[in-house]
Amino acid sequence: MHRFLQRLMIAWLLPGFLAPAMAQDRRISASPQASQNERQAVQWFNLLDHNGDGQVTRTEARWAFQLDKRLAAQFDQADANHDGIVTEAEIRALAAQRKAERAAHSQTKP
Ligand SMILES: [Ca+2]
Ligand SMILES: [Ca+2]
Repeated sequence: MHRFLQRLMIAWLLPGFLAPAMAQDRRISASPQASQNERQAVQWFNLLDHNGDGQVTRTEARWAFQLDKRLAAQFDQADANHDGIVTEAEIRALAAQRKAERAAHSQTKP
């Protein structure tokens, strides 16, 4: 029985210890002058990037799509080359695009 518990502990704990060490941590960060929306995009990106490789695959993001259907549409929007993976460059491009859109919108307002 003791041995069984020991094995169970190892089976449970080992992957948790090994996985972060094995995966290359490439979590992205927002620049100090980033807008609130850009910070939020970066936060979401890191949250969804389960293995921390600096890319979010459709599989990684699937659970979030179930929580909020709009995220699926946003994922597709961010995935500019439609390969099912959102890269750091793609999420930053989307954030920049949104920022430009907001700037243009506020200029048209009286
Ligand atoms: Ca990933
Ligand atoms: Ca892509």
